[in-house]
Amino acid sequence: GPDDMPAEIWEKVKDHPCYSEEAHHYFARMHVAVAPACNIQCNYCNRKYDCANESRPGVVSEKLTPAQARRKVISVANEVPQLSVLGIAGPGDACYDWRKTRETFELISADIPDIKLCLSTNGLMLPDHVDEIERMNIDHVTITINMVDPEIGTKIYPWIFYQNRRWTGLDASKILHERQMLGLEMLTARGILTKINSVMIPGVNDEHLMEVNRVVKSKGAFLHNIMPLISDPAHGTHYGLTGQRGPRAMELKALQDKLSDGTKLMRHCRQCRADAVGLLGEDRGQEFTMDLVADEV
Ligand code: CLF
Ligand code: SF4
Repeated sequence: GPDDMPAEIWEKVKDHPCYSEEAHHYFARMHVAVAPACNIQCNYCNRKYDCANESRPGVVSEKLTPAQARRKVISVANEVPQLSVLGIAGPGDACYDWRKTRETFELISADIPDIKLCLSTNGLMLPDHVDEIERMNIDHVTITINMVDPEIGTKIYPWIFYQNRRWTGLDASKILHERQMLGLEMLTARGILTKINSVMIPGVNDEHLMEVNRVVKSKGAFLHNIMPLISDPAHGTHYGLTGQRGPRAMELKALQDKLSDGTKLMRHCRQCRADAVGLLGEDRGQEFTMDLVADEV
């Protein structure tokens, strides 16, 4: 609350439903799915979702151009008065096809200057865009960090695509790790609030997440959000096919409790879809598909 943080930080979190537990009852976010492509492969990925991997199978997010995203945000803003945050969180990576992410934010903030901009990324290309993130007043960035030890990374990431080629094995995880740390440090140095999402994968990184928490805290992360792996064969993910299980609710809570005196923990994450609309916990995305959004606004 306002009593336990500096005024300029409170300004940035007080109406952000993910960064403030309190705000999530009153303020809504929406995601526009303008980022279809990704430059890494996570074994838990199912490209339907994100800023996290999400639980409800079903409808694939409708991919939008920046111009379509602008129309959609204007329609939602007219009908959802609690809307305070616009996020780009997939279904791929928001920093990979950066021109699209930038154009979307620029178009929308020209029409709705007071909407808060938020993005979620795997971090691989993040360092290249931090200057523009700052210039565009994107105050909230989420990096998904599942390991700070590339050996563990090899069990999570089969490959990455970087500098025009594919990397596999330990090389891939080393590069990803270095780029994530660099991105986090650059954001912290600029005072941009950075949240870390970690997917808890039993037997792979569950015990290691204590170390992840320690490292990201030391590098200035504002909030750490531990999300349970959603492993369902019906999702067709690698983990779903190999029978990797997700954590039980008690295991998740036990880890969160252990971390609770570290960086502030987020416990109200709803593992949103890449096209989620509304308060966290309600998803009105299907009310605002493009065929229903007016052609000209
Ligand atoms: Fe979206 Fe993510 Fe921004 Fe929030 S979601 S880009 S920080 S506006 Fe929020 Fe959804 Fe959890 Fe993400 S509840 S999955 S943490
Ligand atoms: Fe999927 Fe996101 Fe991982 Fe890319 S970074 S493979 S979109 S979960």
